[in-house]
Amino acid sequence: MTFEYAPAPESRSIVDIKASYGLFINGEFVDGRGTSFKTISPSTEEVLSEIAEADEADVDLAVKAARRAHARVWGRMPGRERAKYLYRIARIIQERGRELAVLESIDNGKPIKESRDVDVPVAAAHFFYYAGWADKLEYAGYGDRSLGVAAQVIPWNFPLLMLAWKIAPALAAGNTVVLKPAETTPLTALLFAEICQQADLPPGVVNIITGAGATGQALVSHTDVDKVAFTGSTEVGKAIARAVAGTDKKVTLELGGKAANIVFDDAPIDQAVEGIVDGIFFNQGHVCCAGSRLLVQESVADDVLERLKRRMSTLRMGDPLDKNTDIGAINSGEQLKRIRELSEVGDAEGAERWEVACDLPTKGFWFPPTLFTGVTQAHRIAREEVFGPVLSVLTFRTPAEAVEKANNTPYGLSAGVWTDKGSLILKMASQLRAGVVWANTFNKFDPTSPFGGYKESGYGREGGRHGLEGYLRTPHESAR
Ligand code: TAP
Repeated sequence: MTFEYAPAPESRSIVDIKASYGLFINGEFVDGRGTSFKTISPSTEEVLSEIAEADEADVDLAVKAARRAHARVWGRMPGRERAKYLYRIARIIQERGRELAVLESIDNGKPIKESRDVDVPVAAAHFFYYAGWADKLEYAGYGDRSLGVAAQVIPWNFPLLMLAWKIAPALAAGNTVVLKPAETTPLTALLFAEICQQADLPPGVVNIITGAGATGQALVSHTDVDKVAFTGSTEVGKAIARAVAGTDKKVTLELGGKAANIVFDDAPIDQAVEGIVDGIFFNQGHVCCAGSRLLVQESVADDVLERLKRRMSTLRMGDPLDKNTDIGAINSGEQLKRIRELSEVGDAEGAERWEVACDLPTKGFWFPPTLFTGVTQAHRIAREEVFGPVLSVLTFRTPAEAVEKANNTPYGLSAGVWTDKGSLILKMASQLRAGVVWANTFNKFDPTSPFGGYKESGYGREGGRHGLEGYLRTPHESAR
C-alpha cells in the first residue's frame, strides 16, 4: 500500500534553499564554466535547486586558489591562530545546527532525529576536537609540516559529517582544501561554504566544488594536489589508487564494509536487539560500517529473531522531517534499484525474506526494513555491500566459527560483539580483522577515536591523533 504524508512546513521554512548555486572558490560563490544538475529531495522527488557542475577548468581554479592560500596565508599562520578559525566554525555549526539538520534531512532523506542528534553535533565536535590540536602539533612532535593542498571527495550518506571528518584535521594541520560533495547531496556543503564566509576564513582555505564522478576524477588527478582523501565505494577507491600511482600524492581511502554483528548466547538479548536494529537500520543502512551481517549463536537464534522482528515492527518509516520517524528515504532512485536488485538475488538464491509490513509513501524512494534468514556465506547478500536497510542473518555454534565467518569477507571496516564475558570480548577483538570493534554497542563515533579499515575497506585512519597524520609530512618526506 502507499500513502501521501503531509510535509512538516514549520521545519522546512527555517532553511533558505536558493534556486541555484555556483561553486565556492577563493572565498566566494562563482558561476561554473560547465553545465549544471538538479538536486532533489529523495523523500518527495521535488527539485530543490540547480547546482553548478565543475569542469576541469573550474577544478584548476579551485586548486590554484587553495595553493595560493596555503603559500601566502594558511601554511604560514601559527597553529594557535588557525585554531581560532576552527573554534569559530565549530560554534557556528552549533548555532546553525537546526538549519543544517533540516537541510541535511531534506537533501539526503535521513530522519531529522539522526541529523539533529548525530550528524550535526558530531560534525561540530570534530571541529572543536581538531581546533584543540592546531597549536599542539609541534609539542606532539609533528613540527610545522603541512602537506599543502588536499583534494577531498566524499559520499552522500553523511554529507556534513564526512565533510567535517575531512576538513577539520586538514585545516588544523595547516593544509588548504578543495572538497567535492556527492552529486545527490551538495546542499549542506554549500551551506558550510557560507559558514566559512561567516567565520571570516581567509579566501581559498576551503573551496567547495560540486559535480559528479568526472569532477571528482579531475580533482584527484590534478597535478598540483598533495593529498587525496576519499570516502566512497571500493570500486572508485581502487580507480583513484590507480590514478595517483606513481605520483608523490599522499592518499587515504575509506571504502566499503560488510560488518558482522556477533551475538553470543550470554548476551543481554533485548540490548543486543537494540544494537542490531541500530547497526543496520540507522541512516537506512547507508552506513559503511553497518552491521549488515548478523551472526547469532544457534542456541539463541530463534529467540533473537522473534524479538528482532517484534522490534522492527515498531519502526516508523516516513517523512524525514517528522521527529518520530525512525527510517527515512533511500537517498536516490539509483540506490533503491541496487537494494531491490540485491534483495531479489537473495530471494533467488534461496534465502527467506521477511520485511516490516508498512505503507510506503507514494512519492520518493523507499524500502522497508528487511531481514533475510537461511543465508549462507556463499550468498551474494552475505558477501556484497547492499548499503540499505537489509540484514542477512547467519548462525554459528562456537567463537572460532564466529571469527571465521566474520572474517570471511573482502572488507574489514567494523564488527560488533555482544556477550557478558569481558574475556571473550578481548579475544574476539584480537581475532576480528576489522578496524573498529564495538562491544555491547554499535555505531558509536567520537572525534578522538581513529576510524578506518583493513583489506578492501581502505587504508589510513580518520579521527583522533591518527587522523592528523594523513595531513602531515613525516620527517623523512621532503618539503615541496
Ligand atoms: P562512490 O560512487 O564511490 O562515490 C563517492 C564520491 O566519489 C562521490 O562524491 C562521487 O561523485 C565521487 N566519484 C565517483 N566516481 C569518481 C571517480 N572516478 N573519481 C573521483 N571521484 C569519484 O560511492 P557512493 O555511492 O557515493 O557511496 C557509497 C559507498 O561509500 C559505499 O560503498 C560505502 O561503504 C562507502 N562509504 C565508506 C565510508 C567509510 S568511512 N569507509 C563512509 C561512507 C561511505 P558522485 O556521487 O557525484 O558521482
